[in-house]
Amino acid sequence: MTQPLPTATHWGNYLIDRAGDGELRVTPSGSDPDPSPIGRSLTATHDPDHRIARPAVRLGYYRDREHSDTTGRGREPFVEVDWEEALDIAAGALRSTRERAGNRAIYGGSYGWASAGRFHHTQGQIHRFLRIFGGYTASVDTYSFAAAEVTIPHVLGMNAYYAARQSPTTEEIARHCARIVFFGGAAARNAQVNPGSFGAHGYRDHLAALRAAGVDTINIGPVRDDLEPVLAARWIPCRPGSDVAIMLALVHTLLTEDLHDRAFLHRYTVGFDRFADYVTGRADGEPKTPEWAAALSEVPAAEIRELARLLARERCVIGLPYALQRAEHGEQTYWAAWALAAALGYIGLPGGGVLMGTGSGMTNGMQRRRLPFEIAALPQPPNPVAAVVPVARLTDMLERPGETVDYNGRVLTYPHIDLVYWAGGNPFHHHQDLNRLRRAWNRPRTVIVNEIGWTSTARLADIVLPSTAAQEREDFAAARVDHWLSPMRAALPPYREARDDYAIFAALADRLGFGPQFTEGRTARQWVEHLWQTTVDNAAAAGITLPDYNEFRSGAPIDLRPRLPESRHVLERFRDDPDRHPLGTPSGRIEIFSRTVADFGYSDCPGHPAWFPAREWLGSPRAQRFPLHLLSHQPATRLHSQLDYGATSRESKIRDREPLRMHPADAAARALHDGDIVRVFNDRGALLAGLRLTDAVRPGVVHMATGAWYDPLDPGDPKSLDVHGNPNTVTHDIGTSSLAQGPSVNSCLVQIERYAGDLPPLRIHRPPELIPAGQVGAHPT
Ligand SMILES: Nc1nc2c(c(=O)[nH]1)N[C@H]1C(S)=C(S)[C@@H](COP(=O)(O)OP(=O)(O)OC[C@H]3O[C@@H](n4cnc5c(=O)[nH]c(N)nc54)[C@H](O)[C@@H]3O)O[C@H]1N2
Ligand SMILES: Nc1nc2c(c(=O)[nH]1)N[C@H]1C(S)=C(S)[C@@H](COP(=O)(O)OP(=O)(O)OC[C@H]3O[C@@H](n4cnc5c(=O)[nH]c(N)nc54)[C@H](O)[C@@H]3O)O[C@H]1N2
Ligand SMILES: [Mo]
Repeated sequence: MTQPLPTATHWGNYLIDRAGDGELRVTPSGSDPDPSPIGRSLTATHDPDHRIARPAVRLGYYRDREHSDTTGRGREPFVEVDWEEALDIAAGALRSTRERAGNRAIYGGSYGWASAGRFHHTQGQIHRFLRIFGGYTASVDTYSFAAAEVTIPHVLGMNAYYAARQSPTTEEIARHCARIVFFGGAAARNAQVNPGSFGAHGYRDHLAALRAAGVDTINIGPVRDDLEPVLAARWIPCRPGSDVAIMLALVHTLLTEDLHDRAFLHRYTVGFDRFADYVTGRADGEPKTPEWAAALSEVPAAEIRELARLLARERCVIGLPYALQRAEHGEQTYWAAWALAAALGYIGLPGGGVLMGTGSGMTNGMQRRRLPFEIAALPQPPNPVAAVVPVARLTDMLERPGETVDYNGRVLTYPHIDLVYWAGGNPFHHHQDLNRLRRAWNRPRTVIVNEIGWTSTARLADIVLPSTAAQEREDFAAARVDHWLSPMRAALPPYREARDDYAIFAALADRLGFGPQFTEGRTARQWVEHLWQTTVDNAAAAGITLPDYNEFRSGAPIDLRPRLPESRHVLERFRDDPDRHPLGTPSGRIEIFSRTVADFGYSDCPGHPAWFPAREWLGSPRAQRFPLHLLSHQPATRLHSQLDYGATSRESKIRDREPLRMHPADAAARALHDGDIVRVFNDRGALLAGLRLTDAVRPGVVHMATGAWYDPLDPGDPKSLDVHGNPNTVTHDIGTSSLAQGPSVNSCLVQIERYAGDLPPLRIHRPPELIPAGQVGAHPT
């Protein structure tokens, strides 16, 4: 038995030790009233079927280096090598790529959540390393929020996450607001997670407070249980992708019945007249009436009309999950919601306006409290390479070097990428249309991946460098959206030969001649202490006293909440006096019409919110062939693909396949039964899933979590059946529009049939074929 030591994850704080029988024991931190069950999966930390034990190099790359046949990725076995050899090979590839093609040919976007921990944060490590090395092609925006990240600054003149943190608090909603109208709910499963750390889960308390206050809730969306039953919400089951049509029709009713807040629109917004001309049809001959929206959304016109009157009568707030903008024309959903909120006129009043990022944003208990100081992070020198690519245009970039792409008023040129370095993310989980990515992935000569486990991405790399997991390192965790500071200790030794990303990059930097610049002469432990001490100094300057490092590391997580001042929201000050407190938009007002966006001249994103049918939705011609709308959501049982092999995730599967939820009527039409294994397909690919029937999902829609490790039946065939259930086998890899080029995950049509063949075993839960270095000569391939 050992002493329980603390670790922190994106889903909460835990203590880890070994029980008498040697089994890992994971205990949620005592200060968390509602810990996430995902934590239990941490007992799989040292699982030998999934962890990478030693550095490994793909056989063809081991033999031919940068001249290897890259189609061997995913097909060939790996040669296990010692660290010296692996680092020499990786450093050689970095050096020769730079000499041959320049730093721009190195893609280091490396998007991904990695693990909690300020110092060992993998993205910070890889970006610092590549910057000092001379730079890399970077990515911009996120898979989470790209369309809003680009749109909201044009509309509100502020960063979209900053705007999301200006949302009214639960307490204010409970006190001042009659109802919340959600488009897509506020899924409780998503409230388990915060980027950085999560000291205490308070979502259930928030729901209870809303319920106790009698706040009326409405969920407009295809899935009833995106809101917890405790709220007893009215469910309006619209078609996915039709939300903008409903919002426009709500505005249409407000206009025609003179229920809109003229005074608010006049004083606080610009361009509403142009938008109103579009809504009434004066501009394009198509009035956006409730009848018009009913045909698109399948929500009865009378219900839309009645809803508009209800919203105008009493103060309400509009709730939007991130998912709503993770679809083709996702820019429009967020913009239209702000236009609707402006027409209602509650913006900036207590409890009114818009809640952005429901299911994530309203859950963390920060409410109006902001950390008045910076939490230190690994310093980042500037990136000498200016080239950037929108994060979700990864495959386009690899496929079409030299071609251009529109992005937020700029024309970007895709660089020629010859080396991909990924650390702390899993693109073969997170990217859309994985079969297409696999073909494009063959283009660079070299792929290097630092990973904890044998993920699909690690298996498609040339050089795999095994990294430690957060539970094997000392660090501390904190987040801008949390009010806890949590110590992290090395509760477990590193798995086999795994090394910290820091040690990996320091060793590469040594070989490439900039070791001292990268490390600044500090060990990992010295860096952690240095970042803590910097944080202590920053806090002291803001009048907050924190303990020194030794006291902190041996104590419990620190709750800063009682010491944080409550702040006023930007939109409240704006409401008080828009001339003294203008927004950061060109007009200083909420831009219902943006001259800036209009002048970009994009046919797929005009200067005001507008209805655009997606290429794939239930109203499109393609629905004849693929009549089910697939929504792939965040998993309740894990963080994306992380710990998919842990107990919490695996116990949720159906005969080892990821569950997919379907309405009984759609199942009956296909003679399908609960528990069946089904084939989900379209002309991009196919996957297997385990069927769950429920009337919580409306007919025509199927609902499935992301994150099951992509497990192609034939790893050499880039059109192969994924036998495990990763929805990105079938999702559509297109930008949201020329404005944001975000991911369009939720615009996806499929067909589903019973899987008749023998059920193939999962191979992703066994390591790939590994050859000891000494035996390469003897290997037949
Ligand atoms: N279809 C569909 N696709 C989606 C989404 C969706 O809703 N539907 N959601 C999208 C969204 S919002 C997001 S944010 C992305 C998430 O996509 P990712 O962030 O890529 O997903 P994760 O599974 O969190 O991947 C993190 C990886 O980092 C590894 N890792 C963890 N700690 C360390 C470490 O210390 N060192 C190293 N080297 N590696 C480490 C983990 O093993 C894991 O493989 O997915 C996107 N994809
Ligand atoms: N447990 C857990 N929690 C997480 C994460 C995780 O991996 N695991 N990931 C975190 C991350 S990275 C992010 S970005 C956030 C993401 O948070 P979100 O993007 O908000 O989450 P999703 O689960 O993708 O979607 C929420 C719901 O939106 C609904 N929806 C989808 N399309 C439409 C539509 O067209 N119209 C309407 N009305 N509704 C629609 C779906 O029914 C879906 O269940 O969650 C975070 N929370
Ligand atoms: Mo995300």
